[in-house]
Amino acid sequence: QQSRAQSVAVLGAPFSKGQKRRGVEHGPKVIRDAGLIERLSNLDYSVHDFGDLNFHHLERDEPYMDVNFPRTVGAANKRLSGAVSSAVSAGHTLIMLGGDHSLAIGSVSGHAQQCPDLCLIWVDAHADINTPTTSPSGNLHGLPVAFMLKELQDKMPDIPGFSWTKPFLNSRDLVYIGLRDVDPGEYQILKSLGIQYFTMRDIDRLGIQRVMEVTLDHVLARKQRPIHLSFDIDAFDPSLAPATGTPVNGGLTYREGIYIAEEIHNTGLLSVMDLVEVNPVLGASPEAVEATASLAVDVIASSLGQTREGAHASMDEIPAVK
Ligand code: HAR
Ligand code: MN
Ligand code: MN
Ligand code: MN
Repeated sequence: QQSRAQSVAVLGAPFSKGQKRRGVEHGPKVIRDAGLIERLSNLDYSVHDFGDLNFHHLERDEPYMDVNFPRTVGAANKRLSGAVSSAVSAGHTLIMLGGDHSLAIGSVSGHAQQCPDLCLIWVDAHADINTPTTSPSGNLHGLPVAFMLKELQDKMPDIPGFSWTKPFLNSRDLVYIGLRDVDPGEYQILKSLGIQYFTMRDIDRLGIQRVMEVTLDHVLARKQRPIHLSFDIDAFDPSLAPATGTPVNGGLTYREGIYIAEEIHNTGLLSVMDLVEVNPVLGASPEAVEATASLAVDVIASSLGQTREGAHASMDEIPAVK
């Protein structure tokens, strides 16, 4: 049994300017309302809820190379990066609640300031590795990984709002799980950099057990290192996670998603986790929103050690008859 002297911090990032649909800024609230803090407290962590960050509104923010709201997204991520960096340096395992997935720029870069040797596991229907030139939408939530990778440095222009960050990640320290909607330019990047990825088809072929074995071997075999888990709720099938901005059919089952989370917990190396793209405005009903938010809580709890075997921390022996 692992010791749980650990503390978990929860940080909300109510931000939506990395894409065009409103509502994803309410993600932190609905995930908290689904009982996140209580669930983590039941896992015997000391839980520190850092509340939500405040993001400034910018009056003028013209597109740059068809990329929307660059300065707004850049400033929000700069702020998030600082908050993540200080939470990690204070010794917390951090859970970042989005917000759209552009927030991974700040979250992963802030994490990397404290843990330069981190690896990144990206669970998503999408690869989010477009450059301004390959992006079909101009939405920054489709670009975050391109800001991080050293190998893409010469493909990324100087986008206003992002002068505070420099690429810090090698493409061999990244693995994708759950892909099923990859743009042509993204496919070219994945292939030419030789990035390890598992599409839904790969999960069909190999099974999630083998996928996690290869994933963890790929990032941890050379050395044990902190894990950044960036979990986009749209990795799940839309029947399970309907309240999200860009649903794609044929996603993870509940058991596949929970298995991914359990395996990451079992490494003992989870350091920061993002849970992004829960959008309560896009649920067809209150039930659809609650199902999506409660799924988010289940994935976070499993990533932090909730098991399907039952609680292992609370009892040392079978209680005697009184
Ligand atoms: N690949 C498309 C684009 O770049 C759609 C990206 C959708 N992204 C997210 N995050 N929902 O994964 O515009
Ligand atoms: Mn994403
Ligand atoms: Mn996605
Ligand atoms: Mn455990």
